[in-house]
Amino acid sequence: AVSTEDQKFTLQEVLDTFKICLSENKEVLLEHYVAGWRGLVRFMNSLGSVFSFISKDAVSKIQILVNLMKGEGGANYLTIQSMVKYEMDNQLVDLTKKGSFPESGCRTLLRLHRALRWLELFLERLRTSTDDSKTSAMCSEAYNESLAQYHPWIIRKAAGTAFWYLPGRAVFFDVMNVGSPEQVIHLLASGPEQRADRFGVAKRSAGSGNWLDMD
Ligand code: 1Q0
Repeated sequence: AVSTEDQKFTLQEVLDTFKICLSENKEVLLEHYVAGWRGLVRFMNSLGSVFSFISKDAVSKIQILVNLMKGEGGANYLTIQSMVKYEMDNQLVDLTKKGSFPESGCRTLLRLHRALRWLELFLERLRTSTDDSKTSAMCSEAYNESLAQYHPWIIRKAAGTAFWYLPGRAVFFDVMNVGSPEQVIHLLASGPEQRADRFGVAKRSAGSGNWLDMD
């Protein structure tokens, strides 16, 4: 019999993929990081074409990383740590002026990772939301606290317009494919706070001392 399972993707799978990014010596494996992002893009695309300008940017950034991993220097792109060391040692990152290396792995990963911070904030709001909560409000609050800081007004404007077309809370819970809303909330509860504690990551606060704030 033909299985329809191939087309089913669940938030659990995506979370699992991100979890296995962390190697035993606490390095972050790029292969799984990229795979996790591919999963997120599938979610985004399932939400409708209004979000395609957003997912296109994510896809092109994923592709930049994939090309680096497959390229001549690919062996240096096994983990985020080896990537940063390689690109810094070889002056492949724009640190003082922009433009020489617009597609460095460091720059690209930083942008993707800021977007993950948005997702973390958004999912936390979704988890603690109630029936009458508006996804557009949760989304833009999360956006304003994270990605918006790094976007020029034209992008912020476009993003704000896209948020208007977000499906409701029930659709989000549904599209995650993990079961009832209670099960979704349970899954999301094994979230950021615990993860941060487990990996000994200091709690991030808006503003100072955050590497996400680099150029
Ligand atoms: C579901 C709706 C998604 C809402 C995402 C909020 C973020 C909006 C960001 C809008 C910006 C898009 C366009 C381009 C921006 C670039 O200028 C910017 C900077 O790059 P550069 O090369 O010009 O310097 N790019 C970025 O900042 C990267 C942004 C990537 C956006 C990825 C959005 C994250 C989506 C995550 C998955 C959504 C899954 C939702 C469902 C979850 C429930 C299972």
